[in-house]
Amino acid sequence: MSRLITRRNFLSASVAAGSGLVLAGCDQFDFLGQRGHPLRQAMEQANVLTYRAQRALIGDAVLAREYAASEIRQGMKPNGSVEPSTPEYLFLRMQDFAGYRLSVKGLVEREVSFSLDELRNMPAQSQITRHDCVEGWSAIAKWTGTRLGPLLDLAGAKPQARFCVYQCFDNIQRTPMGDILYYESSDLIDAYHPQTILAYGLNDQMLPVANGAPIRLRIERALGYKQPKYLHTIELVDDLSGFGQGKGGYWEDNGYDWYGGI
Ligand SMILES: Nc1nc2c(c(=O)[nH]1)N[C@H]1C(S)=C(S)[C@@H](COP(=O)(O)O)O[C@H]1N2
Ligand SMILES: [Mo]
Repeated sequence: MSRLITRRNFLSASVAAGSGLVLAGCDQFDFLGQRGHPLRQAMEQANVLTYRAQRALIGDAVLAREYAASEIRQGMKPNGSVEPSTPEYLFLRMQDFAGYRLSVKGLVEREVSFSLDELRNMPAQSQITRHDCVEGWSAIAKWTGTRLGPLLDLAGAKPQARFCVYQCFDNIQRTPMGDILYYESSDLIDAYHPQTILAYGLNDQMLPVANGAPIRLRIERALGYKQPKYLHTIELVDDLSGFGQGKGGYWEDNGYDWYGGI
């Protein structure tokens, strides 16, 4: 599925950028003032094309390295938010997350949501991987959860959907203008990747609050900040500009790279 999406998008982006080059040779620059001009749109695709080319080099289905249980040397160090204090989260936590639901919405055929029990009853998958934080530490841990891809299929991603935006409960930052909530995003290739799971287990225990209970996403080929904890909503979109400062994630809004691959 993800392969098809990539290939089709890659081909249409190549065609658009190719025609842009031919037209640019005609020395016509008056299109610059027209937002909707097809040539302008073709040029704007150039950035996308660079990213797609990188994607093509890396390959869609390359797996992150998995480790042996003996290589888990210490507990998963909690980092960033470790105890969210928003009323919504405190209320759910008080009831052991009985009222929790994970919502999938946006560019989907049907909005769906799942309780924790429903998620735990879906096919489970465990993987022992290394988490790399840009602050300079890493940790090998065993994550258990259910794959995100099949959930997106239940919702039915529309063809225009290009990204998943992951919305979290925690107020990572407080400002005079109000709380800033943690969020992240990925493309659909990472969302459908075979190791991308909605994790509810860590090292054979229930996922602790400090590490993102009740659900945190694992995108195993990405850096630590691309592993959103306290996840409540996944929104499919064709554009990231409507969230936060528009860069696709809390840390991206503060200057980190969006792709964040390792
Ligand atoms: N919701 C949320 N997700 C988050 C963070 C956070 O502060 N809030 N921190 C990120 C960073 S920088 C890292 S390194 C990891 C830390 O995960 P851990 O607490 O399980 O070690 O979570 C990431 N996901
Ligand atoms: Mo991190």
